[in-house]
Amino acid sequence: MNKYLDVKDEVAQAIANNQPVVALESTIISHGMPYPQNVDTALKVEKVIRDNGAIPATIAIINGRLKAGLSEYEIEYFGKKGPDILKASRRDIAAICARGLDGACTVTTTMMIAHMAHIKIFATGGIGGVHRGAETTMDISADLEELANTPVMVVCAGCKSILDIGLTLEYLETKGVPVIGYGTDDFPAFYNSKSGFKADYRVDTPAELAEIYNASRIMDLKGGILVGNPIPTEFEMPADIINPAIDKAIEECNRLGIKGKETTPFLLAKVKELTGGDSLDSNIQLVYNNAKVAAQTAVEIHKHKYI
Ligand code: PSU
Ligand code: MN
Repeated sequence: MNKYLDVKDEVAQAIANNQPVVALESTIISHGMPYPQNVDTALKVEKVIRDNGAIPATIAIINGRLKAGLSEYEIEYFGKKGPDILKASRRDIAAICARGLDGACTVTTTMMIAHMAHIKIFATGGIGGVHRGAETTMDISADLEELANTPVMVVCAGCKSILDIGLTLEYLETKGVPVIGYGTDDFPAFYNSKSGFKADYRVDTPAELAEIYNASRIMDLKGGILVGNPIPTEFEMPADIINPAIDKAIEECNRLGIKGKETTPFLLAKVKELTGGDSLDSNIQLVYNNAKVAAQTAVEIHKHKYI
């Protein structure tokens, strides 16, 4: 353990006793959803993980400390401060820790800190990826590099078509990241269960996901594993509503000249506004669904004595 890392007692105990733990990110709280739905969702998602037999560890940086596991009070603090908290990617954490600042952890930094704390699996909503127009902007999320390098299984609902999903999958292939469809042949598109692109493998049970995770660890392959768990059909967004909203949000983003780390939070908020909040309801439901699959998979991973 490094001197910047604080593992919450309950989480440390679970890890020491070889019990299942699921990591959760904090950028989804501070930058991905508005208050108070963000706090409500963050607390409920922890409950979903407990109900499915694992211990939740929401990950964030507070006063320069890398936190694996937050208290209810800390989750509330992150939700209330929202985008005033620095969005922390890999490049940011050394400076944030050195200066004693707070940082909201993206998929990238959540994977990093989960790995430092020996947590094997992480549930989120959507990952970052290759942005549309990346051939000129070079805007490619650090999440993809982290998946290439850090051995944590990430359960998500795919990625939003604010990204170029085809190029995101090409990038993951180049980097050797397995992309698994959970109960589907397709890679899901966040608000929709299908993106028009195939996953590399289809898996239908948490036990099979655990087998793949364990095989990867036994061989000591360096990267992560990406699981695309489709949004339940009853919560999907109709394509004729969500697609024009995404197109309009991207247009506005370009018109306002928004760039870099502001791009994703801007697009998420704009899509929510343009769909009158419906996209937020879908977003919340798919996070619960991912937490359930991640917890069930964590339970299966820990049945294997050799890990
Ligand atoms: N996509 C979502 N919701 C999110 C994010 C992405 O649908 O909350 C957040 C995650 O924390 C992800 C980050 O890791 O945005 C990616 O940001 P960027 O594109 O700047 O790398
Ligand atoms: Mn970016």
